[in-house]
Amino acid sequence: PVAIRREDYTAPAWWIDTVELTFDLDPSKTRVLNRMRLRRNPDQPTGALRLDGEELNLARVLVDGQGASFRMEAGQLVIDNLPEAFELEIFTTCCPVKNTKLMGLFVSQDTFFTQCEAEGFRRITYFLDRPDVMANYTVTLRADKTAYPVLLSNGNLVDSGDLPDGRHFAQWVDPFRKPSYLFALVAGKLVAREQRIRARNGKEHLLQVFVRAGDLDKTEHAMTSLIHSVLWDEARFGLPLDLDRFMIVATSDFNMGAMENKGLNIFNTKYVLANQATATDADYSNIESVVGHEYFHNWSGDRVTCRDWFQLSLKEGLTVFRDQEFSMDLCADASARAVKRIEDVRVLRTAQFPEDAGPMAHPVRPDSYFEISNFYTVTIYEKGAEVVRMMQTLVGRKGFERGITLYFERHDGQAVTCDDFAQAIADANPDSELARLLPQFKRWYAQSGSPRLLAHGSYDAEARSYTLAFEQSCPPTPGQSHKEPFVIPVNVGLLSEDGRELPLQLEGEGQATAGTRTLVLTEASQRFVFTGLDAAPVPSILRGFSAPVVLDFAYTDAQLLTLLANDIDPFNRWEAGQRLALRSAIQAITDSAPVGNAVLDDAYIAAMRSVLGDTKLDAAFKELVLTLPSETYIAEQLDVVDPQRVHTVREAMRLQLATALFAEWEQAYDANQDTGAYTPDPLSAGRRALAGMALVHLCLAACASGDAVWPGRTLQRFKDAGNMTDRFNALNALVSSGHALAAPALARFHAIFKDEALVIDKWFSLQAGAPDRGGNVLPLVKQLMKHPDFSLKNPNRARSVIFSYCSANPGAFHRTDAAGYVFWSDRVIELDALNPQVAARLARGLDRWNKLAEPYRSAAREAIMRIAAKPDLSKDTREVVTRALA
Ligand code: B3K
Ligand code: ZN
Repeated sequence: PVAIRREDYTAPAWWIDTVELTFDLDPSKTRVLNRMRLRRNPDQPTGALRLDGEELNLARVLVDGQGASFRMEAGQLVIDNLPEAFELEIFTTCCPVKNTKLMGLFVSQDTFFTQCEAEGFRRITYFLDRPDVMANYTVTLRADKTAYPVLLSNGNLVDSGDLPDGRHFAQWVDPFRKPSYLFALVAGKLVAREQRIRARNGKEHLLQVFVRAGDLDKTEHAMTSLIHSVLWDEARFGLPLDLDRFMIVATSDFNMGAMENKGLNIFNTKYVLANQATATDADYSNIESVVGHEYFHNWSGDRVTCRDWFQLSLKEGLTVFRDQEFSMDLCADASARAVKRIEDVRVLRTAQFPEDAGPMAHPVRPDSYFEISNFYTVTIYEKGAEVVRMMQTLVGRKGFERGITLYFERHDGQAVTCDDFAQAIADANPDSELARLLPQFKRWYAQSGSPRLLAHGSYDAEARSYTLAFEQSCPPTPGQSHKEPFVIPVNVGLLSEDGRELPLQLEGEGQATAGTRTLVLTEASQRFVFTGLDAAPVPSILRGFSAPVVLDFAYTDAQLLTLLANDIDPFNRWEAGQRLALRSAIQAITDSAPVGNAVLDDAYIAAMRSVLGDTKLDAAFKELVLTLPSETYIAEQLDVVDPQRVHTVREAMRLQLATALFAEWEQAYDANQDTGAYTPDPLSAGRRALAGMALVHLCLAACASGDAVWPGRTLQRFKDAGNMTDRFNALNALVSSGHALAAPALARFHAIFKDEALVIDKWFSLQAGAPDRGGNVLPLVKQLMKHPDFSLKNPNRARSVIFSYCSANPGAFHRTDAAGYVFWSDRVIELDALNPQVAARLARGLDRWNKLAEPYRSAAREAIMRIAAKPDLSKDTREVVTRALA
């Protein structure tokens, strides 16, 4: 395979103006008639027409109604000697029921679905399958009426009716030009929740959420989230819904979360279906973000799309930023907003930072790829969102809204680049720091790796001044050995030793300011002098995580305790607690002595005690502060990782928190019981989260002491919980503490929910992700794969068992006998033959092998080599293992 390079981009030689597609839907042989109007791109006067196609049976090619000569070259259909403009008709067939890749047209539970992003449309018909070719689509669907009563495609329904032989048809016209990756169709037995809404301008819209008949009672939250999304985008950014009808359809077989096809979003059931009996608070909140995310793509992605796939973050980074802002704006107060921010940063640091430090590191705008599906990454999405967020920080919230308005005015209907986006934000704010620093700021798009920010503070008692010195650097990443300095907005505040917020007076500036200010770093090293300070302050640096960097500051424990107790910035309050816990963890891990039972010191325990008892703090925030850094995050801070040692240390810390704060956990559990009806709002969700966390610790402590009271109460709670969150948290407490009552509870849980696929996914994943006790998890995982409910073909199910073990349970996966790695390589190979995208995602599981201590390191490398030795791997998996071994 050859690498696709960003610098090789050329505009297409042909444009496609209109596409008329007619489908005769049949699971084993679907016929597709594709009639297109093409014309030569005057800027590219030479070159044959080369259409992409994959796994298609080609029956006929007509140019202006006449049989045309064509040839097949590297899978493409090539036609020479074409007129400047012409009609092309292509007739093909394909086999949706055999499509286990779930790209193109496939069947799930007797219903047809499509997935075209990034390059799936070529599995439906021959086409210029690239995002800069935008056409008007008219789609006619024909199918058996009894088996497929609902026929959907993008845009507006313009005609429908019966056909002979029990068949029927529907014709859809999409009023907007779009790239092929946004095409969609759905056909099957579905029912819809419907809601009409009136937009600000008085226009009426029909919103529909389509699901299988038994699931209608689980669509209310998705509908509510959709309505909120429509209102929010109009209110915050002035972006209205531009279609008469907006549809969401759920399928249980889907490679990812959801897909923003114009007017016809297709969703994984996981991000649609929820009622209080089957879904947790986390599910509710994920549904809200994903519904928002796909809806916001209607502008950031669909109205303005990407010129080429290297620009993927143009739509993904921006849309993640938009969905993050949406969820934050829906929060009732600043505390809930901060909780959301902390959760987002936690994802970035536990998933994106490792990616940026590993073999798959790539810039937010990559320079090359083998398989674009491999680049739907946390870097493109989450780091891309941080880049957009920094722009907002540099131009201000209002300025950013002006920039967004200009971007959509300038580029509506176009396929553009990340440069176009940054330019629009800067042009709308000509006096901003962003406009002044734009070329340098854009290094965030070009350079991979997480920048390190080394900060140093020194107080001069005589001058009553405090100097903050910064040095930035960025470690080498594949293909990039040297980095230029970034533009880094650093939000800073200063606290007195007793925790008061101090006014900030920068040397040479007239007015002191209260609260946070943004220092904009542009040089490799830079210093800022604050004056008028009577004593050495405690600096609160990178408030709100104002830039995606690793901040290194030699805080004393006392300073961190001051920040933890007092900082007005909740992010840095939380961060101070994480730093303290991390410090103890690393000390115990790198110490040569056996892991004792007092990893955490008394001061930390006391601080956690006062957090738990603080009546002014929300439960959700307490839960975050009390959650120790994950094993993955701890591992990232080490040069050489012994995953077993990391696991042992973190487990010891958990047990220590459980026993030392036993009375406080009891109190927290009792104080955070639900009163009244279930609602998934952040405040009550936070209370349930803290109560759930309390149960985990109470059961852990009870298992250690042999006490039977709390496990018994937990089982009772499991039995009579009024919602899935409480029920699942109780089950989790029994399973993760390894208590004997876990077994009957698991059996009961399965019996109650045997017909709820998404709940059974939870049942599988809880077991595969449980803390390892003497190597017990791997045999259990193997057993779970033999369970009648297990299927490798269903991505959600495969993820619930295999990924929960291989990618989310390091303490159980990294075994000294290498059996976890052997299991992993077998599954990658097995999955690769069915579904390369899912396989390649799993293949990322040992990205960080090079950091492992022996014997893990050699064994992991061997397992990767075992996969790489397979001759017929997909491009997807081949790229991942090749980079891992490079
Ligand atoms: N744009 C899709 C992702 C498509 C992934 C293709 N492998 C969903 C989203 O980001 O909203
Ligand atoms: Zn997206």
